[in-house]
Amino acid sequence: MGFSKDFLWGGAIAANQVEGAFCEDGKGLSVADVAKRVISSQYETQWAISKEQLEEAIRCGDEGNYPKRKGIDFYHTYKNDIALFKEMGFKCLRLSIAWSRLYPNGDETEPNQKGIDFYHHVFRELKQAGIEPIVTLSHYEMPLHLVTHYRGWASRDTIEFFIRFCKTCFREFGCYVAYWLTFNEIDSIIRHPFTTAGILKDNYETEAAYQQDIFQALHHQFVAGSLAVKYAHEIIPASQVGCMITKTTTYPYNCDPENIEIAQHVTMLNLMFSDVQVLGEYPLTAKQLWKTNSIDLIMEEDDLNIIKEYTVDFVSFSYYMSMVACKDIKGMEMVGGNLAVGAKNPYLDTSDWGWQIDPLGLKISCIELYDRYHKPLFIVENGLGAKDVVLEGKIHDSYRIDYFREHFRQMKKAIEAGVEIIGYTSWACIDSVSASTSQMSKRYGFIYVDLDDEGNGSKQRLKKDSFDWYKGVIASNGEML
Ligand code: BGP
Repeated sequence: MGFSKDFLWGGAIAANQVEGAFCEDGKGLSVADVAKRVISSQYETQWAISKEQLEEAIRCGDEGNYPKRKGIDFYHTYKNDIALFKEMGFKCLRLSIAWSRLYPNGDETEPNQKGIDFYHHVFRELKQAGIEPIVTLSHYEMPLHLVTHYRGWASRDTIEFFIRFCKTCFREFGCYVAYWLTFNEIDSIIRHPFTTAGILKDNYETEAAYQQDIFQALHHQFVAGSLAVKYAHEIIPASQVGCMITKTTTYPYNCDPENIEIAQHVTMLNLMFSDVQVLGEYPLTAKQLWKTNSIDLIMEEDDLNIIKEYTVDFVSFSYYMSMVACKDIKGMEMVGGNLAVGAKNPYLDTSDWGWQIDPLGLKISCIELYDRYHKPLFIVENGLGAKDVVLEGKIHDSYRIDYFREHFRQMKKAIEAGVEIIGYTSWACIDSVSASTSQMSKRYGFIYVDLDDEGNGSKQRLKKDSFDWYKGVIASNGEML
């Protein structure tokens, strides 16, 4: 028993990291367009932004180093890029629709036709290429106006604006798109509330008020996500809607029961976000969190019924790394990551950016999720951010091939253990601007893009060694690893 014959092999991208054209054809600014590039260390990110930095970013127009404004120019190169995905044999492409391209400020009542036209072109191109689109409705790119004129997702109004956007997407693109994801890594609101939910720390006088709004915003996203499921099913009866979480596998540092308890707690925190969307109710962990943080959620009468009634059809997730949980990290070597900084696991290698590479952790996570929810899984992000070197027009990225090979072996083992997996989309199938650092030099793709961290370069696309390797994997349906 291996990969099913209709297994969806493909790759993933997000509008704000690839499209560029940040103010073209009526697009409004999004939270991604004000993210500067980080310059230095492995563990530095650009998630946090001050009020001053935000104002400067809004003022600066086309100036300044805001790489997501330019992306890799997918807005103009999508035909060529999709042709390359087709050449690799992609069965699917995960991409997002930039909310601020359809609703530049987020609160308009009518959408921007030029934004709609762009995605019609993209979906048509994918259809002709025989590639199934998997669409994320919210991937770190909410309209900035909703931050400056509302309180981001902490404002109840945002639910209505988002649902308006979702309905437009379902009506316009339902004829092309069957698979939808609601919020990319919804749990990331805890790590970077600005990017995920438009919550600006400088707007709060106390930490307590800031935390209150983070949880309030999360609640609004849960309600909005459930309503998105409802309307997707109503407008596109054959649609399948998934939640999307950042999955990590957490190990206790040793068999000290206190470390085991901490590891369990971290795991429950991780699963809390999928629990709400799959099981339809807040788990114990959430209620404990509200208590310890003195959170007093404001809910409307029907909120919990909506969450209960409109649960997701499948569970999608990103998986990059595992973590080690320990009661006392003093004196320990630390590692970075998209989830949190944690203690180093001596059994694992790390990427150029200090993320721990753990293929077996993927199998463990697949079994954990499937056994808990009994819903099909979709691995929608997994990949290696590395520094690639071009030698006479070639990129020999054997390290990336090794990374994928080992993860695919473990994915196959999970399937053999009985886990239902719909598909796999690597992150990112083409080099793009990093979400956390806005660097171009953190490369994930099978396709190299000639652009550097300063935005200089020809934008030419080059096939890395991993391009042909992945093509072989897809052609053999995961047999030729
Ligand atoms: C996930 C995000 C992606 C992405 C990826 C890699 O958390 O959903 O958008 O970019 O991580 O992270 P980074 O680009 O920071 O290396």
